[in-house]
Amino acid sequence: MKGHGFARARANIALAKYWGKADAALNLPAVPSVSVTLDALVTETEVTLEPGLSTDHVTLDGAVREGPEARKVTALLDLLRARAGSTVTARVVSRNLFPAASGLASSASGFAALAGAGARAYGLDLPPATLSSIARRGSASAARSIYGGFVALPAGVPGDDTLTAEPLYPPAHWDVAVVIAVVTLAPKAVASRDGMRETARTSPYYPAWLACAPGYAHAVREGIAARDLEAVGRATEASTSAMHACAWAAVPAVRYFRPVTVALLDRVDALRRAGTGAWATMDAGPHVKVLCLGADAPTVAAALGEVPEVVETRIARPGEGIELG
Ligand code: 2P0
Repeated sequence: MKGHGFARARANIALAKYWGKADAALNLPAVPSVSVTLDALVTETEVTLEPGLSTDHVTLDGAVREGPEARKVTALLDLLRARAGSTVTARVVSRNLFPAASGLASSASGFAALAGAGARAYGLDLPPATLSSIARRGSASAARSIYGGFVALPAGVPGDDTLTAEPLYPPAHWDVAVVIAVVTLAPKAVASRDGMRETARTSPYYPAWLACAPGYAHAVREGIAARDLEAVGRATEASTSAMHACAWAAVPAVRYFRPVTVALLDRVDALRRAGTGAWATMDAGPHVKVLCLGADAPTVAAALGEVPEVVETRIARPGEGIELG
């Protein structure tokens, strides 16, 4: 057994959104999603086996974590220990090179890096597809971050734990950018997992979401294949609006918008009217991410940065999949 593993993984942004589960125990998504892995949002994780701890020791961004966060890490390591035939505890040290838990998808890069570093530490030489399905158990979006560039995650079939993301195209396929407008550094108000569970349980629009989400994923895939920014952008905005409208109709409402969020969406509309190809998306938080051509990213970033209350803008480009060390 190697005893030590390192992995670097990047967050991804869904262009067709995952929201809702087909199987909560196996963490299988109810709908297909399509994403782009980003170069700018990196998590680095080290896993070192340390026999004799009473439980795994978890440090995230310099702070020791206990409770639910640590239990999610242990649950993922348990999957690796079961494969390796090991019961040895581990020390996990992970850091995000961007603000964690603020809707910038730290769970995607975090669980991808944990799966990779943990597999190494427990001496498992796993193919990317297997790493992807293990990362998925931590966070479904993490399955996509195993791969670089443009990535799909099909809907799950209840009871089938083999679901894995599929790489579609490498980063160089298409020179696009995602401009991220960060509107707060505070942790998100409602965790994705809770938000999607309550949406599925109480939103009258959840059946409509399940019915229309595969069409958005299909349109995004076709648009990426054709490098058709308008086709991808329109489907991305439609997927985002449908996901958030469905969540907003939950009882009580699962609502991620802040006033600045709406101001940013208006600014993106204005950019398009002025002739710049820019389309907005949002995840389980108030930040706005804008898809555009790589060459237009500085213009888009400048426009978003003028909106009052925007804390910072970041330009991200298609990035690589997991790196193991
Ligand atoms: C996505 N999100 O496709 C969607 C769009 C947020 C909105 O995947 O419960 O952290 O751990 O599987 O992956 C965020 O949810 O949720 C997410 P779990 P996850 O990117």
